[in-house]
Amino acid sequence: MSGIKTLGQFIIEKQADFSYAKGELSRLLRDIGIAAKIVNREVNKAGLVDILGDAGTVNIQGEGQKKLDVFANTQFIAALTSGGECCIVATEEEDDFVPIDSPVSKNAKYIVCIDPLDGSSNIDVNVAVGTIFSIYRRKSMEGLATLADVLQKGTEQVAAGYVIYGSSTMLVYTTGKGVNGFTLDPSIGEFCLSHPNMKVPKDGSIYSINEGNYVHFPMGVKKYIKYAQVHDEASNRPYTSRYIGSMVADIHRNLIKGGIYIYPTTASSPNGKLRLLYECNPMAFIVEQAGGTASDGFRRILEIEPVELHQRSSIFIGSEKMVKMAEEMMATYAVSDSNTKIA
Ligand code: P6P
Repeated sequence: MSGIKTLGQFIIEKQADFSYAKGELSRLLRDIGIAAKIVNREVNKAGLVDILGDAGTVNIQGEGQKKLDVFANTQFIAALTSGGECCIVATEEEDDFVPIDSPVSKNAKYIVCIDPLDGSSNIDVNVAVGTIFSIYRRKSMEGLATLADVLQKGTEQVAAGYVIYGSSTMLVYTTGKGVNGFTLDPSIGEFCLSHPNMKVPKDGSIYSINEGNYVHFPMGVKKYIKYAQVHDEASNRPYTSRYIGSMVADIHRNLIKGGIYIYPTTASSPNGKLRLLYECNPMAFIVEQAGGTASDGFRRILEIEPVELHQRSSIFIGSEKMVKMAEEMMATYAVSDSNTKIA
């Protein structure tokens, strides 16, 4: 074990960073890590057991749920319930928030917003999927926590992270003091520190967007895509297009190599597709902590005031210089876009 630092050891070590923490946040992060290992075990044997395919149910988003979506959702809620540090779970897979009212959760201080299995349409074709989570302290002081405790701006997050179930399984998280990545070592069943102090390159040459929606993109996005495709060696263009269809996988690659991920408004997603509370906010917190940028094309993601549980947002996230360039184009063409909308 020489030289290996497990997630548990790291969390305890960093606990001293929090004057108010008496170990609750550490235990909460541990609980999430345990559930992630259980989900990883099922993701890794999908295809061998009857856990592929559709669950035959539809979530509030109107999306068909995969069996693994439901399994992952159940595992994270169970881990957060038994861990006793969480008082409410807001999850993509439940219509409403899930109050955690168990004997061990009486004094729970934390809210968890989670996408238990992001990119699940990729499961059946063996492409990387992920879990995304966001942690807040409850604002209410007594009684059962309410929706008001959940609807907090991204700037209020105390921690955020994701798990990527890919060629290896990694857990990447921040508590506001940098970003660290842990790779699961199946031989010992532990997440081990493999990517300390992760930083997004300030510039990059990878853009991630579903260009199938091109005709419905705002003009600023269309202009950015064409900018990315111009041959100009001095600015390392044309960029490379990489789009996996799993936000976690696309953003994780861009976090390491540099790049931009954009999910703008489209005809089928006039407010954007990604959910603010459990996709955009946690990924924005992580990327900003790693020195990157995240906005909806105009506003910092973390400053957006949530008004509903499954609120959606556009998202432009990744290397600072690339996001700024895309935002400049969004601002330049915002007028023509609004005229188009009027028309
Ligand atoms: P589209 C997965 O459903 C997801 O929420 C993200 O992980 C992913 O980047 C995006 O939606 C893919 O959406 O419309 O391009 O298939």
